[in-house]
Amino acid sequence: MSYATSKGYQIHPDAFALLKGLETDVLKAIQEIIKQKKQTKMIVIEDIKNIVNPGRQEELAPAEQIAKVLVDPTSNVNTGEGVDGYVSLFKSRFEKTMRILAQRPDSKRMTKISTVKQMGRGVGGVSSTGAKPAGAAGERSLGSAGTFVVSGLLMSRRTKKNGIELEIDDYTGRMQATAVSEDAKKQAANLALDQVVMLELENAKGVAGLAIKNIFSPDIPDHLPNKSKSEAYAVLISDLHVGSKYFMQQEFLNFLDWLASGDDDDVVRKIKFLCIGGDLIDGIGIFPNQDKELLMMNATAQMAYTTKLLSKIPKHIKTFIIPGNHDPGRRALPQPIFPGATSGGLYDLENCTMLGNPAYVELNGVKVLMFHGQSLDDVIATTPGMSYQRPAEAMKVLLKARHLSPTYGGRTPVAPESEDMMVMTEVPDIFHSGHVHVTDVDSYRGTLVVNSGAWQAQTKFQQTMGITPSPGIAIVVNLATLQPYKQDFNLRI
Ligand code: D5M
Ligand code: FE
Ligand code: ZN
Repeated sequence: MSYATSKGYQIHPDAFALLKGLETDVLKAIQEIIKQKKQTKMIVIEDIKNIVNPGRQEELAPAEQIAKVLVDPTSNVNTGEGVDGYVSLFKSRFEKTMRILAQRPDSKRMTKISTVKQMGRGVGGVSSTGAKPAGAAGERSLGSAGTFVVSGLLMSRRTKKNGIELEIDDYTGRMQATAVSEDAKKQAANLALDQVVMLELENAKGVAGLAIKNIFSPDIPDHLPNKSKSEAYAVLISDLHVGSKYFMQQEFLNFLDWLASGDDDDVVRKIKFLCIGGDLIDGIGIFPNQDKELLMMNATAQMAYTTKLLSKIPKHIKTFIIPGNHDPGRRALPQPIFPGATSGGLYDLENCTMLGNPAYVELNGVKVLMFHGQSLDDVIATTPGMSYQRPAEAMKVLLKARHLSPTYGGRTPVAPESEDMMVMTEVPDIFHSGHVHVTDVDSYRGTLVVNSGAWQAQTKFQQTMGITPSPGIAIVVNLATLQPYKQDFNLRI
């Protein structure tokens, strides 16, 4: 740091955080960056990525296969008890997320809402009896910067004449503040209801109550993802919907043939892992009049047929499977593994590991978060600018919130667990979801964001909703580079 300053360079805080986390010699890294840098005197994240990850790829060892399950909710579910359970669920969410927020520099000046209320009895918007203009005492308590920081669960978001009003609760009290500037309004729009958020507030002229100067979502840090030391591939798929008359059986069989075609193909030979993100079957009674769209009227029979298909996965490919909202077992999140009794022999497949939803696995050192994606419907419905055609954008809202199903009372049922297992405590290198039936790949702050589409053609319901799925595609990821590509199995007629 002092070396950089002595040379007249500044290090951006994000870049500094990244440097600290590196195993390399920091001084050497900075010297190298300064040698290469021509234009500005600010060292940013990109500079570090350039020197740590030069484009050149050295010769890699033969593809290895080291898999580990990091987190599985199965053994923790069913601990909630009725309404009380929701109280502890939200308390747990607040506490777990506050530990994530504590790593941000601005959290050092965090004030409890009750303290804010006491200090600035006159600060508009803070008092529970309604907004009053800011008094002198209130202004003095705001600190030298004239701003202060509070955090809490986002209870409501309302569009008002002068901006977007947010209401937050931190268990010591509740308060409102308004996003007035265009920037703050944009940030406010991208928050999910019931997520934890940190706000920097100020008294502003012409605004009744407090104005929001800055919004900090817990977010994932901009980071260098873990990578496999050898060139090995992971294939990501989801939403087979076996049993539905729209299940694309021929395309899926071609996919399975492709997986087994190893010797002829340089990439296929190195496929070591397969992740299946839920909705293996279409199920029974999942939506009204579903029976008209089913080929198999029994969920266990659907599971048995799925098992028969999945038994064709070459045995050397380690496979991880989580349930979705169409699968047997509990519907509310987090979902435990497939119940044995209705699994149709799935547990006999020795290369398959069944996990709950959501789950974290580590594949050759690469952390993969598998989540079916139920809550993406709520994010798309409540966040301006989101659409079913770009599910990765909605997945980024979840990454920012550091929560997989923040909004309570929407379309996604969430169980009253005493621990909130949907908080994203780990930073994933790959975030894999399905559910939306549209393939989408993006990258966000070092994390590869993948929605792996489906193997079900457009249903009547999706047609009426105007959802155009992109089924029949597998997402293949090189774990040594995190480069993704699409392998398309659609039959060209
Ligand atoms: O969900 C497939 C996609 O279709 C997902 O984005 C939700 C949407 N979908 C499915 N059923 C409904 C209902 N009843 N309302 C709104 N949106 C829906 P899948 O889980 O495969 O059914
Ligand atoms: Fe689905
Ligand atoms: Zn689904």
